[in-house]
Amino acid sequence: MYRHKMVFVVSLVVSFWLASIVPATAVPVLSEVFTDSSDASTLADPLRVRRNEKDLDGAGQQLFVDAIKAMKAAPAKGDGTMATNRYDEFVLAHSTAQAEAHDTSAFLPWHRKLLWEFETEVRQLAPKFANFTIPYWDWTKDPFPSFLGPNGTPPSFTVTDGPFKAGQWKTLETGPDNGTNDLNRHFNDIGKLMTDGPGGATMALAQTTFTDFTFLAEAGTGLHNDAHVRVGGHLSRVSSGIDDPVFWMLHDYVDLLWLRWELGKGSLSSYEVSGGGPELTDNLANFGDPASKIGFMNTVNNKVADQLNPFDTAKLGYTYEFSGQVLAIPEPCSLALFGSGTIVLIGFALKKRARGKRLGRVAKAPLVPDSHEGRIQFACLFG
Ligand SMILES: [Cu+2]
Repeated sequence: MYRHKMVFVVSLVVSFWLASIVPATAVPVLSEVFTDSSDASTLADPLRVRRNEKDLDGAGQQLFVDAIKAMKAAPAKGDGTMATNRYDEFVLAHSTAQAEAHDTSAFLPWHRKLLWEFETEVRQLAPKFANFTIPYWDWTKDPFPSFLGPNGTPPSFTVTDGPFKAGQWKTLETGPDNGTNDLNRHFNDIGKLMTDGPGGATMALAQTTFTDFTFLAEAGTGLHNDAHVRVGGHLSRVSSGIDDPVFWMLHDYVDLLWLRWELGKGSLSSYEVSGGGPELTDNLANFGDPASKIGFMNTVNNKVADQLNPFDTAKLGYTYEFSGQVLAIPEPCSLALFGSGTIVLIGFALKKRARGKRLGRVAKAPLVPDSHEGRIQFACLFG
């Protein structure tokens, strides 16, 4: 009995010693891990922070509009046979990747890559875009980002007001309703996204496998496909989706959902091939393709595996502000914490066994430890 007591005391001393030399690590026991908004800018490698379009002030809204128009004014990077400006090459990057970028496991990583390339190119266009990030449209809370203009005007459903109205914006593809290169929107039950959205997003975030999550994020009620179709017009077709600049905000929200899922039920490395999609080590369609006629032949980090962790500053390096806080990388489990937690557990087990013997019965070591350290450890391993 004395020996057991000694082991327990020694284990406590050792664990306190370990805890004192290793700073206590925050363990991701919550489904989403937040830090204070100010943290992102104080990191050694500052992350780009993407924000809700609802939180943009007038200058922020104007910067987004200017960025879209600057890409339209920028020269093509391909051989010029398919498009004559950079924006339209992004329209084509999306439409010509159709077989892979939708209805397969590439859906999320392919669009994450597309958004990152677009955002990065905008930043290089002019000094005022140096800190540009793509805002997201949370359609579960906001029917439509109205600073991008209104619905199209019947009967042609051409957009006749706002920064992308006819005469100020030329689409690459013709609109399904108006048959012209003026922006076409045809709102269809658009407010319903607000009632369907939260349920859809909540259900998607509750999925435990990548396959189930990506399926719902893309095609679940009130989610990606619905948002495209309910805005209608150019946005309702893959071939012309990017012709409506709200595309970027829509997909930014999908990407935010993916990151929230990664920090919750999944991980920053979760991926499964489905629907004939690419392997982790495959290049995403159009990117890093030497035969690209639309200017994506020299992109880097083109593999699926490169898209999984937005916090990786060597590859992506961005995060989101969501509900007033910045999504942050979960801190890794500390090895020392693991060690000290284990020693404390052994100590508790031995102490309990000794007590059991003293009482004349066999007490089993608890499977689920009741010590604070034990809970942290199990959350760390399995949380
Ligand atoms: Cu889409």
